[in-house]
Amino acid sequence: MTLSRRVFMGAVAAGAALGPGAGASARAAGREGTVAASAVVRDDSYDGSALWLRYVPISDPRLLRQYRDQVTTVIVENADRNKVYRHTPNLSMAPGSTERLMESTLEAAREELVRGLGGLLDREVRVSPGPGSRIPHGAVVVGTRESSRVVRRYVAPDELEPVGDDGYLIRSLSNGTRRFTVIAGNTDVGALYGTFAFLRRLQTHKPLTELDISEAPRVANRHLNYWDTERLYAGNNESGTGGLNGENGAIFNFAATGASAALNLPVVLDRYLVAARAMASVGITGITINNVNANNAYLTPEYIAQEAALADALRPYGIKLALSIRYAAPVDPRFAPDTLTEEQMAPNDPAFQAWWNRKARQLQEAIPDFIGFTVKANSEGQPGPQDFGYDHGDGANGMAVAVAPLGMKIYWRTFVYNPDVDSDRLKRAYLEFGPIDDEAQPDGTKGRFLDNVFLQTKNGPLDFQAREPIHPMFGRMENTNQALELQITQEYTGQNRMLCFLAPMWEEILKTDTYATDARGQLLDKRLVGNVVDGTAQNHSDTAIVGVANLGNADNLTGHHFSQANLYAFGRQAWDWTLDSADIADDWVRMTWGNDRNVVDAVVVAMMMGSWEALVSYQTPLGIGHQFTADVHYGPGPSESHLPREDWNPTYYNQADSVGLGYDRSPTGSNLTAQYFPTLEARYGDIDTVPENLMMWFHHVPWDRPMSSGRIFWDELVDRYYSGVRYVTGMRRTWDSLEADIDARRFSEVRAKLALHEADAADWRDTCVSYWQEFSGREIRAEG
Ligand code: BDP
Repeated sequence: MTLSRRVFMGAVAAGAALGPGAGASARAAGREGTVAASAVVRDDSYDGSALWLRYVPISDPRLLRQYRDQVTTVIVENADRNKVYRHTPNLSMAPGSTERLMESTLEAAREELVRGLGGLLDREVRVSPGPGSRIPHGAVVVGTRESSRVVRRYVAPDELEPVGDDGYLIRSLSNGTRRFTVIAGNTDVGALYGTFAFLRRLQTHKPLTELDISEAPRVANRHLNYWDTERLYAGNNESGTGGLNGENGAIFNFAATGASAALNLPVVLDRYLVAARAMASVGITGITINNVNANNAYLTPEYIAQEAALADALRPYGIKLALSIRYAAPVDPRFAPDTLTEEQMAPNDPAFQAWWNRKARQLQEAIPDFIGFTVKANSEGQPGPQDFGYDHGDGANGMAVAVAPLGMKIYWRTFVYNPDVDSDRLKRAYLEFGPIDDEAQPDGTKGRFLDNVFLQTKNGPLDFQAREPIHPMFGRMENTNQALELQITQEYTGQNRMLCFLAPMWEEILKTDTYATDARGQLLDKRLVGNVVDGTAQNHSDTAIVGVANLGNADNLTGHHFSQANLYAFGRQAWDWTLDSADIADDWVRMTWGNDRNVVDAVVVAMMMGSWEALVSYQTPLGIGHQFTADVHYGPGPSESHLPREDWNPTYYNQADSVGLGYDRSPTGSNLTAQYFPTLEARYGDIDTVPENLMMWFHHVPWDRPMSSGRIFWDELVDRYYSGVRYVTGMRRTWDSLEADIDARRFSEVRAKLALHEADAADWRDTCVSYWQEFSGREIRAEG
């Protein structure tokens, strides 16, 4: 590949994805210490493949000088002592790889510092195996009290104890005139997380002195679900949905054919390790690697061997594997002779439990830290316990009993909408799961789900729409472990064509007040969705949050450069849901596009932070849900009513007629509102108090209803569509204005996407507004 390079005056930005030495071009152009005044080179062919871990040289010369004084030496004592388990003897990187397999977590921390500091400081950093008799000035020491003499000396056990298994401390310390930094965890993984947090400070130009940081995640299990074959918008073919060279577009290769056949696991590709480092950098602890509409192949010995290889490669980064399974796998003839009959499929049948225990054991033999199973049952055609006469509680518990002795968990999804349960799709999940949570048990406790079961529930009661009310199950399932499921892959939020930063949506969800009450009807003190998820609302000891990931084999791994921000933000919010999404955007922009104030302000403020609300406005404003054309879930289809299930059709959700628009779920309608706690029930149930941005989720809104803006509903609706598109036009213009500041390839790729985005947003506006007009019969008064 030939690198096309352009020379600029003033701004430093070199292609430093390669770490130490990558800034050589910048050095060649100017002398060390005088970087700003010199001409520097940027890599205009850079493709985004390093995600937010690119580590380009610090562009501010004063800061660079300070950092070079503050950071001189990396010390990771005993980095090789705690080797992680490796199952696969022939685990190897693909020929020509630039990443390297790690043998321990502390080695991963050390290598990240070497690479990161080398790139950021634009010079090689010294690596010392131990401090010797004196800790050098500028040392960065990483470790645990077990691994590191320095940590033992400077960090007391009771200071470390509160940060738990995954947390860390970062301290600025001194000894005489020598100043140094200690990054300590109770575990090697905690120390690795601290390392990434430290590097982030440099990447975002934050001070490195007087640090006294103590961080611990609020949620214990921070997982990705990866639907390897579905809703994939980051493949390397032109449409982004698939792959080339026999790959299917997924990030991991299990069954690639043709030119890529030699690149299947156990061969490890660079992109797996880039993804692993990126996941670790935001504290992701696990990944379910296959589609929830599961293929039994993942339970066969051939696949298990490949999964073990993947687990080996990810393990140094603290990332564990799980699998999605098909509930009826035991009857699949491909497992013969180890198959069950239909009669043995009762979840309490010892044969059923023994079968799953055997499968789990096979997995554990190859992957000792295997997490467990994610299960989509009796949903969208997937088999489940109801096919055999049992309910979700029986099914989940049958599997949970089978895997509990192995220390594994069952993530049982609640995305079910059996039409026999209720005519309103949004009510169905709670009606199926709520009674099981309430059920009195023989031992006097309540709730039938076992302790190693998580119910995994989407944020809203429908299906990852751009704005939904919270799922009524949050707070209602007091006696059951609940995992929140968010969708990072942009199925309904623009796929790989639209720029939509999702952190503000997740922040809105996590900070929504459930108004949950206790058994006596008293409001809980802590009752935001985030408190339910992190266990503080109702004293749950085990907690989980799951993001349906957006990784693929595209060069930039996520299809749209800005989709990288959603993966990044998910991890940060999973770690700490109280964070401000604008701060997360600010960090990501600095790490991804540079620290230039103009770029940061323009991208964060004029592009990212309003992009989600804009998308809501031009697609589904004021609470109108699911107006997508069939299956693809991208373009508008408000008039569509041909799908075989009523509740898959846009017309079911919009209920458009001459009176107005929206689905009445108030007490005069389906009464979904009764599933919420009393305060929300009253607020959502009354059209005068429901928030306008959720109005049509709960009410059939008359066209002439006065809105808070002073406009009538029809005019407000039309205005939202138009303002949404205007914002997209604004994003396109803002981006155009940054041409001189952004490397060429990424600039033009984003520019091309924004042009598509603008056209598609206008299509949404025009299709929807003109269709609604057929019912309202009113004039379109809006600024173009
Ligand atoms: C829907 C997707 C479908 C998934 C389903 C699920 O369209 O591909 O299988 O969710 O979450 O949004 O199970």
